[in-house]
Amino acid sequence: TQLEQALRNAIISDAIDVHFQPIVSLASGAVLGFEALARWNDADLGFVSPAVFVPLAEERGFIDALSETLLRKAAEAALSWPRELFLSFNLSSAQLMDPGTSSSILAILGRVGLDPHRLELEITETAVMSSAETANRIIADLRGAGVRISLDDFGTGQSSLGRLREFIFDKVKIDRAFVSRINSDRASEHIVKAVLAMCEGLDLEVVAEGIEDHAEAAKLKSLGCAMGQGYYYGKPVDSTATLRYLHGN
Ligand code: G
Ligand code: G
Ligand code: MN
Ligand code: NA
Repeated sequence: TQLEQALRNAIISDAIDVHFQPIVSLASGAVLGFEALARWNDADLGFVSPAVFVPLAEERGFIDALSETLLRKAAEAALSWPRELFLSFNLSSAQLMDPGTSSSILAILGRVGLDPHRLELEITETAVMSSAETANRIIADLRGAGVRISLDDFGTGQSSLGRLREFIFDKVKIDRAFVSRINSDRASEHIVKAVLAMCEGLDLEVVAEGIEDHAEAAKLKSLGCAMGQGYYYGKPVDSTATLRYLHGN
């Protein structure tokens, strides 16, 4: 297809960019790290969402090539930040089925010179479920090297609390579906409270995603949520704007 060909060319010509969205301490507002988000603005097709091209790359077998360039760019940007903030990077489910993923990620960090302790990988529950043995192996290898693992979009999809019992995660990211209703829907508030209590007991860090206004931030803070992310704190922006943001903070 035209889209597939355009994506191939974009990967080869290094045309896919990485943007960064801050993850902050809700107590102090200080930036603790950034999530890397792929952005593709094609000359002919215009802006194409990663929700479209990431699954296409997976399906056509070039997710490795795509992800390697994105991680390299993201890690290089992270090295230019004025402080040792963490870099959070999304892994796709296909990568968790490929036994070569851990060594390829560690090789990129080695080449760029980014300490593995500064990297966090965001994965979804569905991704771990799909090929459990390989995924567990990859996660164990990466954690052994100091990389941290976040459970993304928590509360949506094929959620399984059983996975949390295996202690393969360092952090949980509460899906924005709960955050956006936290002040209008009592059920969402109770669910968030329960997730925070559970994470405290399991010694997991927590990030609330998709915080869009002061009221949501204040409520999450009052409930004891340590970290937040969302348009209220900053939209994803390119590496130059990220540096400007950091120097202004
Ligand atoms: O940034 P945005 O909301 O448009 O992202 C849409 C989806 O694409 C999200 O689920 C996000 O996790 C995913 N995504 C964005 N960048 C990357 C990336 O570099 N790799 C992978 N695997 N997924 C990404
Ligand atoms: O699936 P994942 O959590 O990785 O998706 C991250 C996506 O969520 C990013 O593409 C980003 O553009 C989007 N996002 C980040 N903050 C907000 C927010 O405050 N509101 C909304 N609607 N989307 C957000
Ligand atoms: Mn994510
Ligand atoms: Na998410």
